[in-house]
Amino acid sequence: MTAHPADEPTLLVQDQAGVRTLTLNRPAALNSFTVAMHLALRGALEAAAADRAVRCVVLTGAGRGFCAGQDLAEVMDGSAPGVGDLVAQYYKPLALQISRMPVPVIAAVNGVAAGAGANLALGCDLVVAAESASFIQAFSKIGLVPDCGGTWLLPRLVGRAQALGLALTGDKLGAAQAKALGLIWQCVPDAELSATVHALAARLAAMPVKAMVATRLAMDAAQHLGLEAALAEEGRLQAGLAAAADCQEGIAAFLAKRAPNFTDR
Ligand code: T3D
Repeated sequence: MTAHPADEPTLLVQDQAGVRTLTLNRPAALNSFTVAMHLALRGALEAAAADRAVRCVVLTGAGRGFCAGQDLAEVMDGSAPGVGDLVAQYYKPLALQISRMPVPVIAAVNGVAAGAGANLALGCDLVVAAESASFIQAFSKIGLVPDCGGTWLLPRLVGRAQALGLALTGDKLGAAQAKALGLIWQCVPDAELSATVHALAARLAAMPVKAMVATRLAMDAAQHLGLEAALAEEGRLQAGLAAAADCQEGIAAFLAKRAPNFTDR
């Protein structure tokens, strides 16, 4: 295994006009998760959530991979907790943290996304992948179940048959196929990934992010609600949003035929 230079941060953070880009930075090991990288990402997501200037988060990877899931060398040399503890202490909190972010989160999948790395990407609000990227539910090959939300996400994204096919075989799914299956939002030529994601992130950052986050929460909650309960939840959310500044601003801007300036978070 190639060592990660001790003075290299495991996560890079960059801000541009309301968009915070978090780059997993262990390229020699395809950005697989060590405890140090987990802690860096957790802290960075907390900081982004607390910073009202951040209106969209982009998650990507350095080098040729997005993220190869758990660093298996760290598991074997004992520097990571045991398997069950890793999920409880790191992957479960990470999946919940992403699902509760107060701003939209985009995964810019620049290369292979395997194991928990695949499910980390799929848990984001929008997944944009480069054509050469791929998704691998690698867990079955090492005797594990999909984690980091995989068992919850996969059947919802692509249905039980495809979800089980992906999870049981652990086969590599190319980005174009992932798009065709409905697993991800967009697949773009490699050279266009960065520009596409940054344009999308800038667009979302200028929109009413509070309503977008409520939309994510309502859609996730509706997965286990009946129609009547889902309609009631829509009404409850709509009442809150209608009274908030963004909705007032959106309607006023529409009527005045001017560009809106959304500020809620
Ligand atoms: O305890 C627990 O594990 C619980 C938590 C589970 C969460 C999980 O994520 S479990 C799933 C863990 N991930 C995997 O099983 C994927 C393992 N990696 C691969 O299968 C392959 O690397 C890929 C298919 C992702 C990419 O293949 P390829 O041929 O493009 O690259 P490579 O040569 O295999 O990897 C490049 C380097 O990255 C290589 O290091 P080296 O030989 O150049 O020094 C390889 O060892 C390293 N690497 C890749 N994945 C991992 C890794 N090192 C540590 N852990 C990894 N997961």
